[in-house]
Amino acid sequence: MKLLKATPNLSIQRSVDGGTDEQRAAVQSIIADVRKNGDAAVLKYTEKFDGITLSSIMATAEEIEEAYTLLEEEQKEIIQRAAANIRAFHEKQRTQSWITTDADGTTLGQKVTPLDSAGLYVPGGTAAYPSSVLMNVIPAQVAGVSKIVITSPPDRTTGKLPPAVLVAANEAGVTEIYKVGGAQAIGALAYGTETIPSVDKITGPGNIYVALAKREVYGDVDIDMIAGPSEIVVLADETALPNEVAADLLSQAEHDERACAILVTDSMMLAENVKLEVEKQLKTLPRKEIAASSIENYGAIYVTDSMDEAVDLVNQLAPEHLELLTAEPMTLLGSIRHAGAIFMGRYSSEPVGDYFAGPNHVLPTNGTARFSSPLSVDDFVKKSSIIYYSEKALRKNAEDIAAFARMEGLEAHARAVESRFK
Ligand code: HSO
Ligand code: ZN
Repeated sequence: MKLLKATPNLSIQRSVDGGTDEQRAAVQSIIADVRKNGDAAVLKYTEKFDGITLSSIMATAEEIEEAYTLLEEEQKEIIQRAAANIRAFHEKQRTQSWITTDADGTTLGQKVTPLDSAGLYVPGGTAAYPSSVLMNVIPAQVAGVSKIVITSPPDRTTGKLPPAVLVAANEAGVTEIYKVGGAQAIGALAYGTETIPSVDKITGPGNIYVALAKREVYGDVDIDMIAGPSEIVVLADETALPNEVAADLLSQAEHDERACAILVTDSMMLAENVKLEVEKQLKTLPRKEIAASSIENYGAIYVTDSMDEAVDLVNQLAPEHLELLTAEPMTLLGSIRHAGAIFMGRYSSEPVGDYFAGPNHVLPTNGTARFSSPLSVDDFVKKSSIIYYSEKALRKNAEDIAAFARMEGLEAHARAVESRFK
């Protein structure tokens, strides 16, 4: 792991992947094909990319039942306990419609309405996370979205979905699950096929083809964000324990070769010890190849001259996850401006939030925490403005409104208002 002296205005190496021209062209043609040929195109690309011929695009009730037999009772209960915490947290995010009336009868307000439908993409391979199923489905449910569907690529040999994904979906209350992945899944969710319904918003992470496809359909439907690999920044002082810091860095490095794990500290002693610990712990991890590659290419330890400088660097990084492993994390909270989620103190290791505490683990990556927020209930509602003017209110303001319209050269606007008082 690189040990670096922090300098002002560091340019941080990020694993941003905007895709190649070829990838973009491929995605565009897949989406166009799915739009035109529906299920037939979906089945064709599933054969081509997932290597399997599906007899049914939708996961059957039997497959869901079977998934339960493949999971231990205890595993099902853990999913249920996590779901309860996630639901409780998201319940607090609900925003209410509001309406106000003033003395002359002017009534203004904002009406909050859930989206009619949402589609959740669950990636396949080693990144098939039942926790992400809960993190996407539950805010949509709390928002009041009535139609929620899931798509995920089928296993190459069985043509089925991972049992834990099916159980998490079913426990959360979603049974409409399609065994489709890649750009073809995004095209199907955006434009609909004979089997797969079109939805108003597509959420969930995926590989580069999924990310490019989401960019492509955005505007026809809404999307949550373009998620990059997981990132963790640990901000620590000399009171942090090197083995704990190293363990937390590795917890995210194991996600992906492109995951990014960074320590920022004002203590050279801690920096040196964490470096040793990371090397030591790395050797014992089952996913050591992935974690080692992540640490090698995107991992770093930055040593600063002061805590203030360390905080500045963290704000510059704008990480997806930030851990504050300092003597008094609360006192730093006010100065942290950019981070997707802030984990405070040594008993709040990042996996606490990845799985269990309740806040969403779908978070802004790639520095987008500068302007984006965690996935939330707000992502699944939209607002309508409400305007009511009484006769008295319009009389009082008609002249201003008409004059404004004429300032823009829009005579018909002016006359529409004046027509009330002819
Ligand atoms: N750290 C990931 C979420 C996750 N971790 C799922 C384990 N499973 C991105 O926030
Ligand atoms: Zn994680």
